[in-house]
Amino acid sequence: MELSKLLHERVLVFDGATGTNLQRQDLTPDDFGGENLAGCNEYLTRSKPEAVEKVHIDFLTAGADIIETNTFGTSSIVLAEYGLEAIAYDLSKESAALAKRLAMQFSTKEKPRFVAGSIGPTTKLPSLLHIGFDAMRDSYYEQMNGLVDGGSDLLIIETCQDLLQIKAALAAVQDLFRDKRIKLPVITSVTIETMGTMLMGTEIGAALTALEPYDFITSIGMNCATGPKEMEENVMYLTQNSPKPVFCMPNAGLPENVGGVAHYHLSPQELEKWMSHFVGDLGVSIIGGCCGTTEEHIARLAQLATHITPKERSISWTPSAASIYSSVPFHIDPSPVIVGERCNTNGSRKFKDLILEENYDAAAQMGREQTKEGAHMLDVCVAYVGRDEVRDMHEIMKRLNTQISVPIVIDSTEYPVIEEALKLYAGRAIVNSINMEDGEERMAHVLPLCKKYGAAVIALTIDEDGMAKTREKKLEIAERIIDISVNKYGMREEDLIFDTLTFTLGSGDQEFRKAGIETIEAIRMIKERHPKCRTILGVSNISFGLNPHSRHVLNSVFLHYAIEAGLDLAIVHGAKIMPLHKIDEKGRELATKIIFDERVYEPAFAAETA
Ligand code: THG
Repeated sequence: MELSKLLHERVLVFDGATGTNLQRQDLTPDDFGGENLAGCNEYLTRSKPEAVEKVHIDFLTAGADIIETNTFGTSSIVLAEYGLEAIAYDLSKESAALAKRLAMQFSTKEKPRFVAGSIGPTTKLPSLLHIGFDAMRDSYYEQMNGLVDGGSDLLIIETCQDLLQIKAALAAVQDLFRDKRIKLPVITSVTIETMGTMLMGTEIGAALTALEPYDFITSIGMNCATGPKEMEENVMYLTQNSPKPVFCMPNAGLPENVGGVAHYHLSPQELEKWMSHFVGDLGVSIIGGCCGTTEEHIARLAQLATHITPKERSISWTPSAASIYSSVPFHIDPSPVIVGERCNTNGSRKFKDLILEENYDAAAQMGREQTKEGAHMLDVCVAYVGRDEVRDMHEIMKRLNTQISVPIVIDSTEYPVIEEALKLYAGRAIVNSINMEDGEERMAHVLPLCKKYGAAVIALTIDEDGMAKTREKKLEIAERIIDISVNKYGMREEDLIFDTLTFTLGSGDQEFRKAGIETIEAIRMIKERHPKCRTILGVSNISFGLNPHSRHVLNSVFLHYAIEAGLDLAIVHGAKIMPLHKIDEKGRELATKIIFDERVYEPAFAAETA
């Protein structure tokens, strides 16, 4: 049977640790090819292939369905530490070929054996700016190219520490599959440290939110750092929330430091018991062992796999965005998700001045202030005529990535700016925005970027005729956008957030007196007809041109009715939004009349509520 099918239908058993089982062979510096290469396990494929073969043969004999290549660190980034960067492709290919040869020897019709090309996290964290996205992608591409050419049946991006590192690897996968016109299963596995998050502080929910949109990922899971006991809560999170098969490869318990050497104490029986629980009670379906697990551990798991059925999972998947730290759903109760509006060169004088001064640290600080004021996400726009927007986005985003705990909404009309931001953002961003002003043009540029980096997108109800004024026209444009986004660009309705845009009611202009009510009713219609789609509004637009107090009142009342109609997210200055009961009755009534166009005639709303 085809591997991609097996990965969904059967309990599959990976092998155990490569590193600790090579160490157990008491290799000498000579075995590694000299003092300066001692410790470079990957080079053993050349300097002492028997050592690598022994590990593979032991695990195949134990009954592993899938063995991992000895290539955890064969990217040029890691090999450079031994001066071996030039052989990254060759060594990856040779190691894959070696594993493949042995897997074929053990393979039977009843029990086929497979080779997983192992891709480790390297020694650099892009979110800490140790390396740029493109350099990391290029290095991974070369490694993966060798792994595929050597005969790997699947790729496993494992022991991941930094979501941005995974995104660089996933970009490499996409480029490689496109260039080679192939498609192999891909497993992505994160490492959750004993403190309960990835090394960069990422919660499991944020990792799932950032990775889930990549539709070519076969399975998401976790490996290394701890034993199964410490993993249980996070494994349970994945089995309850991930739509993809769950992978789990624990260490043989928490390592204990004995005389400077890590020792692992979990017995094969204990590992089997835990994995029996993970598979039978939680629904994990791809299992194996990480550091400290031996062929005895894997023999137990292979035995277990012959008679256990994974628990049928009932999944609750919540479409969300994520920062590098945590995940925030597109809908919360009570609504709305508050998107802070102030990190915007067009929307805040202070932010604009800081960007002009290139005081990016203080500009990022404005983002933190908004989160303290209760923003659940931040809209970020650095567009300014005459400035290099790519550079400004680069500077601000590399700070926001790790300094802001809530997800970022990338607000730009320029495609290179959007891509630059996505390459610096570890979490799952929302791109703001697409529209149909030039027909499909914008979508053709922006949606492939959203797919490539796993982002969601805001869609404005604008078409070739301009910004839609009536509820019917807003719905019609939204439905055109859904059709094209889903059927042509592979987005899901859950990835789309519609903005039914309003003109200001502050101009008193006869033509726009129904702007507020049309916008609100369009939200209701979109939510009714497309319940999987979400809605958002830049609320402050409603009151441009009025005095500050009138703006707060009108914004707050408008937001109230938009929420009643089903609004999910609101771009606002959170601190300036007042609950209805806090607004004086006169102001509230007047604002309501203006929004619903029930006013007789009032020359200046501003004057009356000031
Ligand atoms: N929809 C979507 N994105 C958007 C908008 C939208 N992005 C930009 C904008 N509209 C939302 N953001 C703002 C930000 C600030 C203001 C209005 C909208 C604003 N600022 C005050 C002013 O200009 O008077 C404060 C100025 C200051 O502090 O200096 O009103 O609709 N998808």
